[in-house]
Formats: sequence, C-alpha cells, structure tokens
Amino acid sequence: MPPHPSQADGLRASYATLGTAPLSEDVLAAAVFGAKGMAPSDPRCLRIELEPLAGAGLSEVWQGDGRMRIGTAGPIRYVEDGRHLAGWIDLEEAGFHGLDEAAEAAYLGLLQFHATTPYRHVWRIWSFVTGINEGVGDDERYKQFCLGRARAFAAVHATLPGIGYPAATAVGKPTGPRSLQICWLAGRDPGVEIETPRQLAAYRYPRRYGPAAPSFSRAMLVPGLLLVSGTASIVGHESVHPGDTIAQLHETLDNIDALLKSAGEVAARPVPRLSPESLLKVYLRHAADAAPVVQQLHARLGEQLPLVILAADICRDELLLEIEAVVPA
Ligand code: 3EB
Repeated sequence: MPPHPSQADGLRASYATLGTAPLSEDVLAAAVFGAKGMAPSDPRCLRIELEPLAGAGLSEVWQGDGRMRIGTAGPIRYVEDGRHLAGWIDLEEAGFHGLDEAAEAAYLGLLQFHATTPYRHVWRIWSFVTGINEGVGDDERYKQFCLGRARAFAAVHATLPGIGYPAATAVGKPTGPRSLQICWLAGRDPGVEIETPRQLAAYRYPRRYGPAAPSFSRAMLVPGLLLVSGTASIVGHESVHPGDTIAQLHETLDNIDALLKSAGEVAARPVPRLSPESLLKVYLRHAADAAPVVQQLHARLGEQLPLVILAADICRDELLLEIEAVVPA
C-alpha cells in the first residue's frame, strides 16, 4: 500500500452548521439537506431534497487540498482541487424515454467525463431518484434505474479496462417532479473496492431483483478514508426483518461491522472503527421511527458519533432504512 496521508492533507468529511458565512477556501463541496437548510450562496454548495429527521441544520462538508477550481461540462458541475473532484448532475426525466434512459445518459456522461480528466477513479456516487418504489415487477423505478446504470457501466467497461464499481447510495426522493440527482467524488488515486462475506456483491444479485444487477461495491478504501456504501438489512441477497425497523437497524450495523473488518484485512492495517471521527447517515422510510433509531444508535455506538437522519424511500419496498458511513482508515 502507498503511505496514507494524515487526515489533515487528504479528503475529509464532517457535519457542520453552515449558516450564511463564507465557506473556507479548502471546501470541495457542501451538501445542504432539506428545503430549509441554510447555506451561503456558493457554487460549492448543493442541496439534497431530503428532509432531516435528526441533525437538522447540519450540512455535510467535504474538504480537500487547498484552493478549489470550479467548472462545468455539459450538465455536469464540478469542483476540483488538483487531487480530488466533486461533481453533480440534476436531470429532469421529462426529456427522456423513461428512467432507464435518464440514468444511462447521466452515468455515461459522468463516466466518460472522468475518462478525460486526471481524476480517473470514481470513488463514491449518490443517486436520488423520485418515486423509487413506483411501478411493478421489472418496471419498478429502482430496477429501471439499475438497468440504465448497468448499461452505462457495461459500455465503459468494454472500452476502458480497470474501471470498477464505486461505492454508492441510491435512495428515493419522496416528493417533487420526477428527476434524477447524481453526486459523486473522484480522485487521482485508485480506491480499493471492499466487499463483505455477509452480503453477496450487489453486482452479482440474481435475476429476481431486476433485469440488471446494481452497479456498486460495498465500500471504497481511498487514501485516509473508508467510504461505506448505503447498507441495508440484506443478508446474502435477501432482505431480512421485514416490518421491523429496529431489527433492520441492528442487522445493517452488523453488515457495516463486517465491512470494516474486511477493509482492515484488505488494507493490512488495524480495522477502522465507527467513532466520533466517523460520519453516519441514516436514510429512514418512516419519520416516526427516528426517535427509537437515534436511541438505539446511541446505545450501540455512543452519543458522540456524528449523525444525520434523512427522510427517504429505500430501494426495496420492505427495507425501512439504509445507513452509509465515512470512516478514517
Ligand atoms: C442493497 O444493498 C441495498 O443501487 O446504488 C444500497 C446502496 C442499495 C446502493 C445502489 C442500493 C444501492 O442492495 C440498496
């Protein structure tokens, strides 16, 4: 492994109250949650239209190395610091024949853009899909999203060897006109994909989950950080504990524990742990579950762990929550 830089000069993430004061020079991007979240007027701020259920007023701030350059490329807006790039795309679906085409266009645009930049390695992607559980069978919107995304990855894998699957989150925006918002982080340095024996790799899910498997890895180990994908109450490939939010919470945390262990083995360094230096984000289907979820998280992980809970639909109907994390590693 290459020597990993101290956190102070690599990519790092925190939750912070932004208000309207200017962002510091080393901010790569700041995600502001919900309609009411306050943010300075700065092209490095993007709004995520999911309402906070815990951690209201906190934004997710990614800091990089020194001065930022801001740019656009077609529908892509980005910020780069010489070593890292944060990008995002907002697409209205009305201009496409279906969500599969919109997802294919967005992902192809993103992946082809990176093939032309020095930030060759896409580490982490978030996708926010309106009405993710609408539609039946293979027409369910999440499955259509996966189909378009898989076509884009297949096209790029056919021409660019060595491109893998980034860590990811894909959740539903409960309201609003149908649109697809995609945000991502990329770097000059390659990341290492991490999987866990507790869960089948998502890109190997069997046919019953849709015409194309989801294109993501469970976590990405990058210099200084483990970027943990959205993780749910799935063992092997099957959802477990339907209808029981708290049981799903603990199964999900067991999955994340297993991932951290796998990451430590792959990196041949001490296993990273969830700690007050980590970030945890919960996407929660039912707002009424927020209080018991916070209570269980505090009991299991301590009250100092930085936490935001956002109201969102999860990609399978029976899943009631999804949890992602950023862990110094
Ligand atoms: C899962 O493990 C739960 O399609 O990008 C989690 C993280 C999930 C990312 C995605 C889906 C995605 O299958 C759902």
